[in-house]
Amino acid sequence: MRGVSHLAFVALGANLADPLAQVRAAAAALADLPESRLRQVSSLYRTAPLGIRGQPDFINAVAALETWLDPQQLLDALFAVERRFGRRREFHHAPRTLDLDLLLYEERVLDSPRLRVPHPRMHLRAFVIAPLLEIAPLCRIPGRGTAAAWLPAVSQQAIEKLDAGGWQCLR
Ligand code: 5RU
Ligand code: CA
Ligand code: CA
Repeated sequence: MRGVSHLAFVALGANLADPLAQVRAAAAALADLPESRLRQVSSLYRTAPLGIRGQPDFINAVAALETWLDPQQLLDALFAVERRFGRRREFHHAPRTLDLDLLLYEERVLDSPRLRVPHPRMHLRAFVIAPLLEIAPLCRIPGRGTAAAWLPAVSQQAIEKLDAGGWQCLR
């Protein structure tokens, strides 16, 4: 891996087919991304579904990657992982075996039809802000200030951190 690397943050989410196992396996898959190194993975969180009714709870987490891919290449690599996990593009906000969102790429702002970075609604979602702060407490979201400043705004959203030793009993 040559040249300068970049720090990127990726959100992981699943609410179908044993989501706990999906997110854990997805973290392992991120460790195998080309031209990238998995630097950190947050705790896993059980979260109430937002923006969609009558769906199962989600398991969410955030990962930090050091990558030599550019943002578009990284997005393609994330889509490839989603496909391997059986993600089918059914309808907008359909339940999913795995959703990987590119949240941040350095402090770059990208606004193309395919890729918007920072993720335009990440600061409004406890299932992103809480795990992100766990692994990057000083994180800044370009255009939005610090991630920490958004915690009060999302504090009404139901989210439960699963402790490393305790989640087995939820299966
Ligand atoms: C509207 C509001 C639509 C918030 C969406 C997830 C949103 C979710 C997830 C939880 C969606 C996008 N709820 N809802 N975790 N994705 N808890 O990953 F996020 S659909
Ligand atoms: Ca997505
Ligand atoms: Ca998402």
